[in-house]
Amino acid sequence: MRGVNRAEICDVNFQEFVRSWSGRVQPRPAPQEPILDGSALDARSFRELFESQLISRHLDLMARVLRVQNKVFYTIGSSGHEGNAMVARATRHTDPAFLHYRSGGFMAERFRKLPGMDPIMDSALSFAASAEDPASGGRHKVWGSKPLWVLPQTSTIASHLPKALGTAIAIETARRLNQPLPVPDDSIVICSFGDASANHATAQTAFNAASWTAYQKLPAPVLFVCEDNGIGISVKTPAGWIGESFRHRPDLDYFYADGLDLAAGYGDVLRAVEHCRRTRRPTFLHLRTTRIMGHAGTDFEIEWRSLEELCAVEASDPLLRSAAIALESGLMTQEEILALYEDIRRKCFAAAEEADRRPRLTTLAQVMAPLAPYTPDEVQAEATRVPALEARIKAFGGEDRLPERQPPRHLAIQINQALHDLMAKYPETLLFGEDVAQKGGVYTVTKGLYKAFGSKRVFNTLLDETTILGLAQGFANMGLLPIPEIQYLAYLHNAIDQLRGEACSLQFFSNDQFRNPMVVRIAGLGYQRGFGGHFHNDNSVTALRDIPGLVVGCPSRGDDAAMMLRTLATLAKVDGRVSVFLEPIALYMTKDLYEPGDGQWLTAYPAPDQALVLGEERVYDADATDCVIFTFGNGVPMSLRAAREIQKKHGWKVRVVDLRWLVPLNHAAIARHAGECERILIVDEGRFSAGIGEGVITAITEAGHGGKPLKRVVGADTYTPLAGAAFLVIPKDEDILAAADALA
Ligand SMILES: Cc1ncc(C[n+]2csc(CCOP(=O)(O)OP(=O)(O)O)c2C)c(N)n1
Ligand SMILES: [Mg+2]
Repeated sequence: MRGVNRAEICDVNFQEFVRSWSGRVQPRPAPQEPILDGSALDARSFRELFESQLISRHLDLMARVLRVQNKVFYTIGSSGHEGNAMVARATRHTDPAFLHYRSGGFMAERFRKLPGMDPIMDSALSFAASAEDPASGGRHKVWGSKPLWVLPQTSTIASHLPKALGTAIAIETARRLNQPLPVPDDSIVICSFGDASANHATAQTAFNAASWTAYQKLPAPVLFVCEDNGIGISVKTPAGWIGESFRHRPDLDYFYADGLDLAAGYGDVLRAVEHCRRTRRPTFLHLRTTRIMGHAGTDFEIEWRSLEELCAVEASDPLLRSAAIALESGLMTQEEILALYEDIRRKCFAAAEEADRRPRLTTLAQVMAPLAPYTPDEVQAEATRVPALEARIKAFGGEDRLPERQPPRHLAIQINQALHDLMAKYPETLLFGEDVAQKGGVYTVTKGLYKAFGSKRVFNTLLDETTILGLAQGFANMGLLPIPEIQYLAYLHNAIDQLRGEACSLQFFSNDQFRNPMVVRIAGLGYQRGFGGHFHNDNSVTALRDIPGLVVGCPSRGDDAAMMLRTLATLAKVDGRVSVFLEPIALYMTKDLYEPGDGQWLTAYPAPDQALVLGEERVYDADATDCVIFTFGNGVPMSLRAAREIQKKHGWKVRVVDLRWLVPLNHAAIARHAGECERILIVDEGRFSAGIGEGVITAITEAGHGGKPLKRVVGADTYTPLAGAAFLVIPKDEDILAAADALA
């Protein structure tokens, strides 16, 4: 039996099953009659669902055949899961959907909801990685559609659950804030996944967060659909585990439906959907499915599973059951079913051959076009647009309290004022995270915002970074502007996939049809005097450096922080971008630069018509050419102090460049400064390996300035210890002076 193609066997099984059927022929039911006695499904609905199932099946069969001919590039199929078409039928095309990769049936059915759409051609273009693929423009085989509100998912299982929950919560948030919603305000969110995936930490955190929300009587209208086929690639889910695990969860309402039998399952699917829509409670639909034709085209099950088992699975094929229903009910004859089957097969192959003739992505520019859109003029115009005076007066509590009328202040205050300004300017802005509301954050950076803007816009989340970033994506999906906070940089890492794999990839994988703009505030970097140890002084931004499309800004002083926040919020508004605003904790309260009491690190609040330009550095002593120091964050005041000492000792005039924008690095600006100066110092408070300093050196070297005297002052490749020893692992003022000496 080795080498036998199970796809062919399923194909033949279906035809033989229909041909050999010998039941009694019934009178044909009227379209509105139940398809079988007691079924919630009428004959017309059954007929359409059956057709959706067949479309899904033939797309799978087509993919298996054409993969071998290099015309199709993906063979994970939906066979055995076609019953998920019922979920599509029971919901609306405006109910946002985040789908499992076995959603061929769901998609074919949802395509019916809008006139003039063709599930077969659209899917074929996606299978063929055609540039005309309406879902992703040829970037991935995803289930996605802008008009049908199907947001494309990545292949990381379970990663979509937090944002699906976020989207459900956002529907309610937007409604309560009277913000325009892109979907009807009684929409629910559909989120499907497999039984093995239900165990994933990212899934579990979403279930927990959904329950946590409902427990407080807050709406979270998400329909979790667990498509239980009993297996994940080759690992069986313990029999009964999904039911056992989910039947009794608090505040997660459990429903079961037989996804292998349309006549039996549809009523249960309807009940689950109706419950979710009416109660606005998180609902768990346990949908029985099976998996035939293996995990993917490359999975030769016959090599690791017994033939008896495979045959048993194939005998449970839901299409056999649908054919039986069609015959038993008298709705279709054997000939009609076989004709329909062949007709859909023909259409799928014809579409695939046509898709193969359509253009593919052929240039790097084409591939990257949707990744990181940037329209500088619009961004600048919007970032410098002054919010209404009344809104500002209200936010700050009086005209005389407008921040630009106050004396110079430190970084934490200026970030706080800038957040007030942003929330006044954009009523769709939400600020949330751990401890950000009443307490105003661990460092009081968000103090007063809760009072000024209320609990609907400024709120504490549960303690889970994955949920925080999932919520942010959900709010963004529903047209709000989220400003989530991650309390400490070290705590981003357990949730970073929500940025790396999800938020930053949405524009890419949807060909920029969907956007989830946000500004993620993260407190981080080292140098807190005598406080915290590693996890409160994490100095590595490396994990953020290579995330495609992400912008990372890191201000070292209050005025830059305020102007940078305006730019980041506008990048989100105008270009849909995801950004990180990295706040150097140790500089929050810093007031002095050279001497205690000199107040030289205080800055005036920039007028509301001032903003930074993405990528633009701040240059201190631009005319100096003896030496340039490239730095950011805590390195800026350190380098300014060192510059003074270097001038005293070596007589060099030193230019200090605060990069401000860490991702992407402005290679052209770095090259220009390096070209204009005789010697080069890099002060990077991050780690020795893979940090910002390496990027700066690359920019310098690639521009041909690698021959100049150059020294890097950088942290060690270690975790940060507690107390005074922390300063052994990160650059100090003296280290910069020593590096200058070495250059002399
Ligand atoms: C986070 C993550 N880990 C591993 C994988 C590889 N992988 C892809 S599908 C899969 C099994 C999923 O099984 P299940 O959730 O039951 O879905 P099914 O394929 O059975 O429908 C695994 C391990 C992945 N895509 N993502
Ligand atoms: Mg499974």
